[in-house]
Amino acid sequence: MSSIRWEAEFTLQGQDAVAGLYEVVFYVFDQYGGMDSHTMSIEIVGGTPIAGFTGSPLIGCVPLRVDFTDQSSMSPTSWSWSFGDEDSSSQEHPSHTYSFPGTYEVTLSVRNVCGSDDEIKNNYITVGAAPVAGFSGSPTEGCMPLRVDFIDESSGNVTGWSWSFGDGDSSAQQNPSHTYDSLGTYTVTLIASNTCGSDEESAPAFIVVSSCAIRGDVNSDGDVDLLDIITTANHILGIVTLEGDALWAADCNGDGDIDLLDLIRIANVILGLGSCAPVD
Ligand SMILES: [Ca+2]
Ligand SMILES: [Ca+2]
Repeated sequence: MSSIRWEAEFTLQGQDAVAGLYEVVFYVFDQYGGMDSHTMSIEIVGGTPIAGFTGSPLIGCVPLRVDFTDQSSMSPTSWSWSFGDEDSSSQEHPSHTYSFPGTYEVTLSVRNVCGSDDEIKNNYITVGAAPVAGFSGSPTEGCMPLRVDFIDESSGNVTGWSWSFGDGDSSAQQNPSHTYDSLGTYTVTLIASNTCGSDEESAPAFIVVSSCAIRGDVNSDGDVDLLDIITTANHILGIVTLEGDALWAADCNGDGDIDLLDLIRIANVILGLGSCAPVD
């Protein structure tokens, strides 16, 4: 009995190429009418996979958890995900949490015995974060009235600004200017916000406003003279209302009131008998 070597070659294409387990039967006939057969099984697993995926959500704030769904066709048997932030997974439907703000490219590589395929999605995931508030101001000290220009120095994508200047005034501008009309030391606060949250930066005693006026020189002309007495007297009589530096300068004895004592004291200054100085 001699052995027979059977060889066969065939290709399944198109609609015939449906994955599945096939039984192939080989028949052999001899010239005497004899017949024999041999059966073998062939498994067709499909073709080269085609990679595809979706993620949800595609945009959000840190920490952002994204659920990825494999949508590859042709039955891949292994998956290799790159989430764009150095992290990866070999699960079919992984979840990944992004911890830092940024825009990320996601790649899925799928494979089966027939081959492999990649799907790359650029700028697929956008992750935001709350800003970090910061600011500067210039000048931070000076004579009343003091105009200060504030500069927003917050980091992150800021969409809202809330300034408190410490004297009861506020602003929603990014880089506001503010004029301090009263003597004092002021704490300035900036709250920077976006859709992911907000941050507050507070600078205690950031602004110091002093008076650069000369006590007694109520009209700020550089001299202490009769005009200053008249102006102060008019204030005492209610004919004029002094404010700011003028009010401060009229209080020659520094006791907080503008009254006859100040008139006398200013007169003494004019006569060279003393000076305007706070009382002990
Ligand atoms: Ca004067
Ligand atoms: Ca006084």
